[in-house]
Amino acid sequence: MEKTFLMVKPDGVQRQLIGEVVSRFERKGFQLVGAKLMSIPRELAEQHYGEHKERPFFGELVDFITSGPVFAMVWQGENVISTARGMMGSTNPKDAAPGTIRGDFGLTVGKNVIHGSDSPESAEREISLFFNEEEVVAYDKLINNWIY
Ligand code: RTP
Ligand code: MG
Repeated sequence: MEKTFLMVKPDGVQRQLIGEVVSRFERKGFQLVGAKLMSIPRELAEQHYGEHKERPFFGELVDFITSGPVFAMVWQGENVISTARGMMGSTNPKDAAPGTIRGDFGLTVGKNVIHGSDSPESAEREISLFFNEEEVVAYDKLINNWIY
């Protein structure tokens, strides 16, 4: 089953949006298979956002993502990578549609509440950056019989 890495960013944790975010993916039918509240070490943040290291906002981005705890998660389900991106909305909340997480809860591109992997390659890379194999669990969820 396809897996993705999702993370409530420090602004979302401080604004008490963890439950709201988790609830949306649960209600959609996706299955939570890994989760932890953690502070991101600077080195991990730089690796995680490595694709942006030449961008002018890289320093600010790393400062922000290490500024407070994040809620890191692994979710699984059919097409979870692209469907979760759709549920998150556009990167800049001013362009994000109402009904999406960024559209409903964000105002600025810097503090846009949630991160989600953007491809199968980034999902695999990000899951292994944040989680050990034993921290991602496999379990049967009876409700899945009513979803698939
Ligand atoms: P994310 O990686 O956080 O899920 O967001 P994304 O794929 O939608 O956007 P991406 O292009 O990967 O950018 C990563 C994060 O960098 C911040 N950003 N700031 N100041 C700026 O112009 C700017 N552009 C991007 C955003 O917080 C974005 O989520
Ligand atoms: Mg990205």
